[in-house]
Amino acid sequence: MITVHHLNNSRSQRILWMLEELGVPYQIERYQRDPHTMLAPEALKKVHPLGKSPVLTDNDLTLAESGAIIEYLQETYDAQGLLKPTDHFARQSFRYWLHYAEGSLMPLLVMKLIFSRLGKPPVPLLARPIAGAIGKGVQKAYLDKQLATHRGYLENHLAENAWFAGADFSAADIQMSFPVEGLNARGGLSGCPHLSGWLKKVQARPAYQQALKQGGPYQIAG
Ligand SMILES: N[C@@H](CCC(=O)N[C@@H](CS)C(=O)NCC(=O)O)C(=O)O
Repeated sequence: MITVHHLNNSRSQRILWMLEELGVPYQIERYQRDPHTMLAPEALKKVHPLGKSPVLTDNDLTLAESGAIIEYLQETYDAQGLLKPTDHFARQSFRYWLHYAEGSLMPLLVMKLIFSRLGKPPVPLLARPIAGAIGKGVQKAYLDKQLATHRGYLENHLAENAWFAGADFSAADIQMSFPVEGLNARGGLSGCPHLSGWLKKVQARPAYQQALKQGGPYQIAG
């Protein structure tokens, strides 16, 4: 039996969605973020040493990293090849977006989140004005420009492709959903009709909706 170690409001929502798309039975082990630090509880470190979510267990296998889990599920449970393109070039695109989501875009979004919180608790009261000013400066001088470049890049890609890996929906769209929802939550997708249109199509999928019911509140969906 597959178990998804699911942290509320997190990347593991993607894994629930992938399993719903595949129609594979699974169970959920739930973990709640600390409301102050937003970190995962220590209990998750008993499943995987880094204590991050998602982690998937499948009989004797324990696997972390969203991209690795998505590839594993596709290879193991997608007998009909519904979630991976067959065309050679589309497959390279599939591989690219699977890596890009966590390798290139998510680090910028995580930095944006951290720098936007520098003027707030738990930073000590006296340090908040200066820390907040540094945070704003880094966002303005670096992060916002980088994120605008990425947003434009994604918008242009989706102007030419219905889905991330080409003409058909694939697991690359599942992997890209979290950073695109993150972009939407931190700055919005105004001026990006293709990116917003893609997000609407994604969120309307019955399996996405079913995964939301399974996973519980997911504020990032916006
Ligand atoms: N690159 C990893 C990132 C894992 C990760 O950072 N997960 C977040 C949830 S979105 C987490 O566990 N945060 C809680 C914490 O850092 O304690 C992946 O894609 O699985």
